[in-house]
Amino acid sequence: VGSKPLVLSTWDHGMAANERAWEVLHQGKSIVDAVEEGVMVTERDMSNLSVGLQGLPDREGITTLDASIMKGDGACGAVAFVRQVKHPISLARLVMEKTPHVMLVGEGARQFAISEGFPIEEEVLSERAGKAYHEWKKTSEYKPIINIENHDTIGMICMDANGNMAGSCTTSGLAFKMHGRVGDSPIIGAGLYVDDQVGAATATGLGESIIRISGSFLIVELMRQGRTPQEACEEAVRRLIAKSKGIEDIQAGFLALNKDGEYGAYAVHPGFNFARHIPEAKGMIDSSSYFK
Ligand code: SD4
Repeated sequence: VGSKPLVLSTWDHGMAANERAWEVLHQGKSIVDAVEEGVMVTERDMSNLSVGLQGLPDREGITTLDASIMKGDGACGAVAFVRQVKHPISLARLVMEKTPHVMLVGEGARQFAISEGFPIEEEVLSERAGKAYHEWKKTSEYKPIINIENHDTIGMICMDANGNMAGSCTTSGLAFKMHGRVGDSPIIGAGLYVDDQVGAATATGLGESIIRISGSFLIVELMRQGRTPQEACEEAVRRLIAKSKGIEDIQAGFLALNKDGEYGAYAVHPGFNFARHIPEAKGMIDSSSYFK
């Protein structure tokens, strides 16, 4: 049985995000504060091209953001296809806490942000995103490249000292996606799912392949039936592979945690890793994968 508290996040940027979540937990704030403030670090990290307004834009040159947040008691909120909001995770949290809804999208989400006093950012591409976009426009070819493009979405799952769980997930989505495209990250059950009775899961990679199998919900349900987090992630990847065409070009990875504090991760291809913070240690861990 694992130690508590425990914070797990996808990819390298998870280290800084976990650090913040850890601090928040130790300041005595709530687990929802921890998963929100943790991934806010990534949302404002200018080196990250897959999260936040500095992320790579869609085909029209517009950056649109997706985010979700969920508590182990079933409370959840999400925003998708939002423009000009620097911290979509905070907006997702307010959808959860202040509205009778679970998800707001596009202009409606932006209007809600304005009504809640969020600053509305000017719509300009970051220098790196602008360069990448102009480079892409030369061919306008759309082919996600495994672990190279789009590899930085952050999904965080967390357990506090009392065993309560929560998670968050935030992204600018696939680079050069169609305008209006929404991925798995803001879809409760696809990019994120948390149930205090069982565990939590989050996902990264090609959102279409993850939505198709309701990836995070599937993992939590497999754990409910007795699988370990590792076994559940492996089964989800096998399911995803069975349902996806052109799997050689598709990367997807899952990260899961159960209520005993055990965790696991698995990906389609090599290259996926996650950051782990426990009382005794913090560091990056490489995930295993279906293809070697
Ligand atoms: C999406 N799942 O929008 C996201 C992209 C991602 O690491 O995870 N990148 O499909």
